[in-house]
Amino acid sequence: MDKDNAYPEVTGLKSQVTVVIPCFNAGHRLKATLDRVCPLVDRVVLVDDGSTDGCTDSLEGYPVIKSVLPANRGKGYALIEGIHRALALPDTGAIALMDADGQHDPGDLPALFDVYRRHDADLVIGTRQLDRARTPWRSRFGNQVTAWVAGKLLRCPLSDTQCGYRILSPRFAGAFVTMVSGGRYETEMEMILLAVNGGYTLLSAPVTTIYEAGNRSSHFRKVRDSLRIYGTLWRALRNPDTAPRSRRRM
Ligand SMILES: Nc1nc2c(ncn2[C@@H]2O[C@H](COP(=O)(O)OP(=O)(O)OP(=O)(O)O)[C@@H](O)[C@H]2O)c(=O)[nH]1
Ligand SMILES: [Mg+2]
Repeated sequence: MDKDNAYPEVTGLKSQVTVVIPCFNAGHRLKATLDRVCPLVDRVVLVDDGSTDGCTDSLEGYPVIKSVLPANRGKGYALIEGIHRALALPDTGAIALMDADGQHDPGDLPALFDVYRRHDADLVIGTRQLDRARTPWRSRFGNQVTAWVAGKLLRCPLSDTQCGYRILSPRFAGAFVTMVSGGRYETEMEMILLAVNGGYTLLSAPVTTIYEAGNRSSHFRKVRDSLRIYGTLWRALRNPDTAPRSRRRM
């Protein structure tokens, strides 16, 4: 194992965690991600819904469970599909969600899992350290505003609500796939709302985020996808049944 893969041992990480990776036109970045994540865990579920760049075509030698859907349905839909697959595997004791495009460092997984395990959490969400030098200002601004709005309106106490690097307990993941059908990026906000409103133990932990020049891997459509996220928040605000009333630990 080279120095880059010499991550700290965290009991149960390899045998218990199933990693779910949604993937859409991630190009060469996918294999670079798999090279680093596959040695860490026994099971990786990859969900590709309609990539046209062939990124998931030749993965011989990678121990991944591949789910290929015929048409593009969005990141959230792919996550739901992947979580279903992960829950059906007999040894899944936790489900980690990670992006395919290299923005999440697999090296952060042991620390995230350690937080999950030590606190018996239901949902651990990465908090990205979005520094000025490497993060496009639109991404930084958008993330800060969304987290601020979610905090003010729904008393959701996360400083980053859109980070896709997460760990879910099987009981929370089971409830999530039962209650949410999945769409695009708003599905990740729906996950947080379910955790906040459903009395699940929600935690956050710092993660690194890597932005390549121009953020070329992004499929986030600034206006349309932001509106979908705000629509989700608006519906949660209007429905009194979704008012926050959870036990929360940050
Ligand atoms: N299966 C699937 N995966 C998707 C889809 N859209 C995005 N993804 C994956 O979700 C992950 C994050 O997608 P991005 O478009 O980079 O979104 P983001 O990282 O939240 O946004 P940026 O900060 O703009 O990069 C990547 O692994 C993508 O391949 C989709 O429609 N289907
Ligand atoms: Mg991205």
